[in-house]
Amino acid sequence: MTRTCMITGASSGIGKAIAYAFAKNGDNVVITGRRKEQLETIKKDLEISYSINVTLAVFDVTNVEEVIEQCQQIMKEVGQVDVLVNNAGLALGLDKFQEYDLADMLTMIDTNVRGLLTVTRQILPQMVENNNGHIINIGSTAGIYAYAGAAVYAATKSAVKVLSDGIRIDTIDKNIKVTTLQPGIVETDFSQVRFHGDKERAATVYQGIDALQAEDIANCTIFIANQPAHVQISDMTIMATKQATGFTIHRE
Ligand code: NDP
Ligand code: 8X3
Repeated sequence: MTRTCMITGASSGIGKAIAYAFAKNGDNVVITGRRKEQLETIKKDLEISYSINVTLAVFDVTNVEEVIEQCQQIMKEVGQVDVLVNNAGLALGLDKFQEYDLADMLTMIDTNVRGLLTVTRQILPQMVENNNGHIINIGSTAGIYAYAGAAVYAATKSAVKVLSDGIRIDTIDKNIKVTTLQPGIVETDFSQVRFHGDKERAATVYQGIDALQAEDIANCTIFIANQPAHVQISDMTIMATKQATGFTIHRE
């Protein structure tokens, strides 16, 4: 049976690569994000390249009303979301906690935690009703190993892991799988967003290391989503070969 896979934050980076990977796998996809133009381009390209249905929804995961309205619309359009990938997220800034921009701290909490749980709260009841579903939450090695200047980002990703574990317990009597996928550094626009558009500074994050690419995370996502019904991958951590912990990196 063809699945419908919804990916938040599919307008770039890891989410975009996951949308392409599901499409290549023959799954219908629902792509979401704030940037309508990017999503429309991706939708067109996916429809040309693969014989699947692509549904597009533009919303900000931090806007509760928008999330509720758009998720209801999505479910009306596709009937059922079989796999939800909560990928939308960001880091803003890299500073000592005591000097951090408060607005940036709160935006990370609002996006990575409140956004993720608001979307999930809308989609999960239908999975419970259908006794079928898979939630894949994109955490981070930052959720395992805190590092300098990233207390709040790390805390949000730690929260993602704990939310996944809690949801897995609450749905234990259903055929619902919950996975936390925790990547190390992946070369995307992530650092450009973190450094508020400073491309030069962002590039230094990926210098001297063969960093993971978005496609590597997409491959893992497909592996996680394609296991037999009785197999649930609860957690997966993936790092570049020259990364040992969150911020222990060997650079050539
Ligand atoms: P990108 O900046 O390339 O992608 C982030 C995506 O999140 C975009 O599609 C963006 O879409 C979406 N997004 C951000 N804020 C919101 C919002 N308020 N509402 C809706 N969508 C939003 O970075 P990555 O692909 O690297 O990041 C994807 C996820 O992976 C994040 O959760 C990140 O924390 C996590 N991650 C990244 C790692 C890395 O090293 N790159 C490592 C580990 C985890 P739009 O702007 O259109 O809204
Ligand atoms: C993003 C990876 O190491 O920059 O989650 O925090 S890291």
